[in-house]
Amino acid sequence: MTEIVSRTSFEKGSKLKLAIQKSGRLYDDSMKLLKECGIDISNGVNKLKADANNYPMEVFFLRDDDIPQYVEDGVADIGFVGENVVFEKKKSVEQVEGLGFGKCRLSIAIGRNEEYTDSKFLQGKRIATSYPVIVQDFLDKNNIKADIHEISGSVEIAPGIGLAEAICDLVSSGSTLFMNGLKEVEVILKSECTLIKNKNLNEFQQQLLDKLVFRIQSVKKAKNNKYVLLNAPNNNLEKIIALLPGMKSPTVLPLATVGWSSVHTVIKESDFWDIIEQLKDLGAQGILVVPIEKMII
Ligand code: PRT
Ligand code: ZN
Repeated sequence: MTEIVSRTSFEKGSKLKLAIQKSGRLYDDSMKLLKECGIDISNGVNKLKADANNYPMEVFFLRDDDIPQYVEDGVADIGFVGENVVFEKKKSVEQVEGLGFGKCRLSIAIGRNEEYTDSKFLQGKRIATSYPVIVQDFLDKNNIKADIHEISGSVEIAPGIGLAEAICDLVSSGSTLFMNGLKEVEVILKSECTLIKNKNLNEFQQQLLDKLVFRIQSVKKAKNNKYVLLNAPNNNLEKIIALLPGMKSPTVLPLATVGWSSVHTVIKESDFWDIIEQLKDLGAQGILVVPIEKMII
């Protein structure tokens, strides 16, 4: 099946055209994800586009704000871009898969000393933002009339220079808000980098996309799980196994030392500390936790 997809696509001259950010916060993680998916891009950063050496794919390097438009027009078939940009641009594209990086939130912030009870605070106020569409949607949903001042950068300085009483901007650590004497009062949107696609892909492009999504999901699963090896006393083996679901069930092998077994399994990253502590309480020793590179299940 895989063979057929690649060969037919090459014969038809059909390649999957992917748009990613040219430079900025999403560039490194986008390239890393492609590499983890086994796709080798011979890129010079200064190029506008580059071919993959081992996948029928062409990569375009663009400003993130332009990616939804290029994908809607079919200049690119798919794109990696922040959900914040997808929702702001409101282009006719389809979201396919979250990519697990570029995580942030789009939030309203006001002066640290202001008192905020609910969104009514914003009534009649001026809000500086680079996201006028998303902010207007938020205001409409909450029946609030406020003045949106669209600015393209350094939004956080707007209250300090008297341009606005509130801002709406992306936040990750919160330190930019803190350094500008602001506090976060509403999260309007939680965002991550996402894979979007053109709505009219042909059959070959869709097959290539499905193959790419399968690889992305395997990489994501691997990142969310850890491989765990431990030595367990046989008298607590059943209780220990009950804590370890594994992909099917844990692998158990006898140790040379009588009364002990070696247990191997896969644990979700999010459950990790909780389970490790319980395992220790049950007498597990020599616990090794190993990252998984790919996970195909
Ligand atoms: O040149 P181009 O237009 O392509 O890039 P850009 O300058 O518009 O975007 P860029 O590279 O800054 O961000 C690209 C994407 O990264 C955004 O659209 C988000 O999806 C995602 N992202 C994740 C962020 C942040 N985290 C983030 N913290 N984008 C911007 N910020 C900024 C924010 O605007 C604020 O100035 O970081 C500051 C806040 O960070 P903290 O850590 O101080 O809270
Ligand atoms: Zn941008």
